Amino acid sequence: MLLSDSAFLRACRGERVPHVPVWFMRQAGRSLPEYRALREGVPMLESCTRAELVVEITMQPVRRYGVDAAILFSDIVVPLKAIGVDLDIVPGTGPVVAAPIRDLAAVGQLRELTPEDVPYVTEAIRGAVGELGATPLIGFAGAPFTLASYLIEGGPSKDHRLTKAMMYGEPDLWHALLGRLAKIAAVFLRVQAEAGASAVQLFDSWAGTLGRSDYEKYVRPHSQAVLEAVADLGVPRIHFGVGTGELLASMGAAGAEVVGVDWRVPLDEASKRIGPGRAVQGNLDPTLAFAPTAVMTARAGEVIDAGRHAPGHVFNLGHGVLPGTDPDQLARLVDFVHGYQPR
Ligand code: 1CP
Repeated sequence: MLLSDSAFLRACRGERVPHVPVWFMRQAGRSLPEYRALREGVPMLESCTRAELVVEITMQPVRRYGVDAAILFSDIVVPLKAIGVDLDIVPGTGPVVAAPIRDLAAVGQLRELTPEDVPYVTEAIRGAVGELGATPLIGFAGAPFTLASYLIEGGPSKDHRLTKAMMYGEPDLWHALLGRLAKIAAVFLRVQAEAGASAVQLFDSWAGTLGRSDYEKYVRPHSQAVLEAVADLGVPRIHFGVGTGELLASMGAAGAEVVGVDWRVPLDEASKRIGPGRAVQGNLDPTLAFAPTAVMTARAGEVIDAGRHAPGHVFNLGHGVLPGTDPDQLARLVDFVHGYQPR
């Protein structure tokens, strides 16, 4: 079997597939005991810089579940740390930034990323690709809006109030910041694809906090710039956010081949909103892994049936695997998706 013929890449391109391909956002991580064992005593950001550890953690869900794609074990803030932003990933919280960005001087400190800043990423991707054989590896980056939210708020935020206050109140500063983040994200994706990643995903996890016109005015141009900057690489580009039902048409227009959808909009409706020629990825509610297996698989069947109305469908959860998810449930879910004969 050739990598380029894998079910995942075929689905991204809208070609016929032998089975619906499946992988899970956050498939590596806390829900796996073998992950917790490897990470014992190693801080999150440090683990991302140790190539052998990254390869091993990246491989764990592939071995356990037989998913159709691996995703590099890393984090959206890794390139920011690599250019000298003082930040840490705090267990139980997430990324925390020591000196949040609030003015032009701070934006000026965000220098461009170069491949030499992240040698461990190149090394880890080469290592993982060597072990994966015909299974594709997905590289990823945080989209400008989602990265900006961490940098401006200083950490995770429910309402993104400081972020949006800057966006509305200081548009020049805002566009300067997002422009820089777009360049960083584009280089980070390029490094990964050039090292051997077969697809790239741009995570705009928190874009759903915006209405459509604000998204189009303040955010989409920058995400589109990232996607355009890697268009020449010839790898499928996936563009994902949470709570983006009202933004799907706008996100589709940003240019990715595949648009990720959370669980709130059925995939047939999502595909209509996204428009022709683009595959969809998603979108089982991650909490269904906590329901009885028969309930979870019945709902997974509905997801696949709805996905048939799109030009291509990559099965996934509507967001990341939740901590505390039973890995055996995910194993049963993968088996179900692989064996499902759509109506
Ligand atoms: O100590 C730990 O184990 C920390 C938990 C953890 C892990 C396993 C964090 C902190 N990041 C990661 C890895 C990670 N992050 C991956 C690995 C690959 C995989 O999917 O298997 C990926 C793709 C990410 C990307 C990421 N980081 C996103 C986008 C995806 C999403 O979930 O929306 C975001 C928003 C982050 C920020 C972040 N990093 C970590 C946490 C807990 C968070 C979210 C914090 C918040 O709620 O704002």
